[in-house]
Amino acid sequence: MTRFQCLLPAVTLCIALVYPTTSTAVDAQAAMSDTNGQPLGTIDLIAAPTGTLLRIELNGLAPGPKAIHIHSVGDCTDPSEGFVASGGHVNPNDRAHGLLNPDGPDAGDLTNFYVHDNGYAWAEIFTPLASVNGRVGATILDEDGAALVVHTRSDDHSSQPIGGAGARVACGLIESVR
Ligand SMILES: [Cu+2]
Repeated sequence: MTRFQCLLPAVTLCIALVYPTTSTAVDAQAAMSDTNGQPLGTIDLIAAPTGTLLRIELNGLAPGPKAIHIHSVGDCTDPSEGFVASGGHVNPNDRAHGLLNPDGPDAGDLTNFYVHDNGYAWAEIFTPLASVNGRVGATILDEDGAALVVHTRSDDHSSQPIGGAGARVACGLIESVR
């Protein structure tokens, strides 16, 4: 009993040293804003053992289901043009768009999230298809960076080119925080 009591703190310390904060390490963040340049909140990109967890907390979007994707260019400087500068999806293997598409998905594809009637949204989305530094799947932060883009409607996950998600209503440059 005494031996166990002595060992337990040591084991806990060992685990803490071997796995330093991996479960909650924020790799990168995207400060999102809308087509009027209004800030909406932040999306965290958290490194996970088999992919990336996106933690979304936004305020000020129109209510309803929304598509969100990882777009391939880190440029959100054209809100009045509808964020076209953020390019298409991160898609190094040239796959078709859509999590439900037999020829997909592309590496920027993500599940939808929901904006409440008061404009507030909180969600976690997991992708095994990409990571900030390329440790798992496609590399999000390549030479020309990347952006998270929210669309006005939900993604049907199969039709081309973007699952019927419509206009780009919010954009955030993905920036490393490490
Ligand atoms: Cu998109």
